[in-house]
Amino acid sequence: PPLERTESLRDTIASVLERARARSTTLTGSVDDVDLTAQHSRLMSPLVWDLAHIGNQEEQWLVRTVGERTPIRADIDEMYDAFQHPRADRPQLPLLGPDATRDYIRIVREKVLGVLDSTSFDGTPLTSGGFVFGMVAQHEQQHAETMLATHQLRRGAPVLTAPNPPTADVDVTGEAIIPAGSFEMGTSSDLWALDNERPAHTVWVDEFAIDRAPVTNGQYMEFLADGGYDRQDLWSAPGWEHRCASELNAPLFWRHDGTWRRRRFGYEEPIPENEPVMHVCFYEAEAFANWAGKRLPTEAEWEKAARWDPATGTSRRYPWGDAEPTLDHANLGQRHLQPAPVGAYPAGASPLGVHQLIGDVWEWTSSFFHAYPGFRFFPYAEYSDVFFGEDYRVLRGGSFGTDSVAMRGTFRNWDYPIRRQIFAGFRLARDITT
Ligand code: AVJ
Ligand code: FE
Repeated sequence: PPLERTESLRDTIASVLERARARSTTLTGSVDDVDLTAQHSRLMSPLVWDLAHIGNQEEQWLVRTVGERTPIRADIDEMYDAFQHPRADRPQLPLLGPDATRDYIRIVREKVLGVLDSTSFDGTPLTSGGFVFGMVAQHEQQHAETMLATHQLRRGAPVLTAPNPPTADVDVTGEAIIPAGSFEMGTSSDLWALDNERPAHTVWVDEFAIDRAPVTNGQYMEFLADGGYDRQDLWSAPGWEHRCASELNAPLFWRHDGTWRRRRFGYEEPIPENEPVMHVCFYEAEAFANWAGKRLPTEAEWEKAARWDPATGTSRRYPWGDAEPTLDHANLGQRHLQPAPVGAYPAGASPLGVHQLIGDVWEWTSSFFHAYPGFRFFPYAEYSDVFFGEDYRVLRGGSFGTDSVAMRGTFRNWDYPIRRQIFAGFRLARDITT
């Protein structure tokens, strides 16, 4: 988007905010009030907490900070502050009820549209290029993906429906070889990039091979059949400890009943073998990679495979170029409520022929979540800064549950290595030994 105030930027912002709200409304309007306020998992908030938290963040950043308007509900900031209350405890809070929450977020949004009409996009760092509006839209969409994970954990009859993803179109077996050399990682120019994606910096990457597609359910079944969960030698020490303590024996939501079946948003179904595997933790991904004689890519390797253009030596916004994703490029935006089979998005491939880096499933990398050299938190330390360190592993590329406003080749996600409720799978890499 351009830097100065233009009607097109105003309209872009209004439309991404509107799309985010439509998504939140679908996810919270498809269940009754009991389900909205219930705790479906101790790992997740009640959906009604996410909804009010979305509105409260929007109020704080856009109504109060940017718009300098009178607070609407300053009294609820504490209740919807993620750092004050762990997810497991949120059902016990005196939360706003479903109707009060819907009223609250609607009033916030009405005020925000007024603020949007009177904001210039060339002023402070916060509003330049519409950044803080983009940040708030990305925040709502990140919670929409979290709410989708809550739906997946919820028991009971299905409430969400979606068209089937496209079918496999091309053969994506084998590897791509990424030559040794430097590339530009991260960004200093993408106007809506979040703080942890900044600044752009040069990184050397040795030659490596990366699979052209994520690991599929069928490949994962071979690992299961070969006793992968019972072979300690395949697991890291913390991985094996976790596998034993939590009695892991298959991806989350899988069940063996003659054949492998799964539960997906309330449906019970056979597991499609050519779809990327998901609901595996980092330790399971690592064990699979050892079994296959390969390894997970580092974060820098993943980003080079996704962004580096061998013809120009520059880094793209997406594997296919700089154009915004269309339905042909990637499985994003909760359009399909599952990953597409590998080979379903030939138009989304990178120049070196790596497919489905964006969309379908988040991909675990071997990297810890660290700040890039020159990082400065912006605008708040609690987005990324407080999470840097060796507690979290980085995930890249987004899933079918991720909206395009919160996805690009530089986008970084992170989670604990034991987490499985997120829509995460992985792809394999290996060193080239000469
Ligand atoms: C980037 C997905 C790890 O959900 O904890 C939402 C996003 N930050 N509200 C999270 C986020 C603040 C964050 N992740
Ligand atoms: Fe949040």
